[in-house]
Amino acid sequence: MERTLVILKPGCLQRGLVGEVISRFEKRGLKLVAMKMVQLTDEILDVHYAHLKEKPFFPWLRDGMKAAPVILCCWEGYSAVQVVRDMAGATRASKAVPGTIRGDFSMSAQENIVHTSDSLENATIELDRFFVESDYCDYISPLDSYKYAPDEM
Ligand code: IDP
Ligand code: MG
Repeated sequence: MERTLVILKPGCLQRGLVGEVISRFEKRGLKLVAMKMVQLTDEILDVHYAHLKEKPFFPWLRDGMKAAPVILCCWEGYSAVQVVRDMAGATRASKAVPGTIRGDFSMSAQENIVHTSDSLENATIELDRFFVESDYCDYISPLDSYKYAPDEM
């Protein structure tokens, strides 16, 4: 099973969408295996968004991500990285398809509700950035056989 990082951004928290967004991942069948609420800092954002550091909007992005706490979640499931990415929708939310999280709850390229890892390799790197081994909860999901075929578990 794959694991991926979701960050519920400050706007998600402030707009009261935390439950709605988590509910979507739950209903899809993903398993929540770690979660915590933190205040992000410049230091961690410089690393997390290093690929955007030269962009003119980077200072605004960093300020937006520090404007309130965020909620870090690790979701586990079959093909979880792509499933979660598809559920989030396009980065530029004004173009995101209705039915996606961004397409239903946001208008902005910056203020777009969630961060989701973009590859399995980056998911591992990002999860290690925010979680330590003891943050993960190991528990049985008794409904897995109703969610998956044997070769998908
Ligand atoms: P992603 O979040 O869909 O993976 P990335 O290109 O990795 O998109 O960008 C990370 C974050 O940076 C976006 O979620 C968004 O908040 C912000 N961002 C990306 N492109 C723009 C832009 O053109 N204007 C403003 N903010 C942007
Ligand atoms: Mg990205």
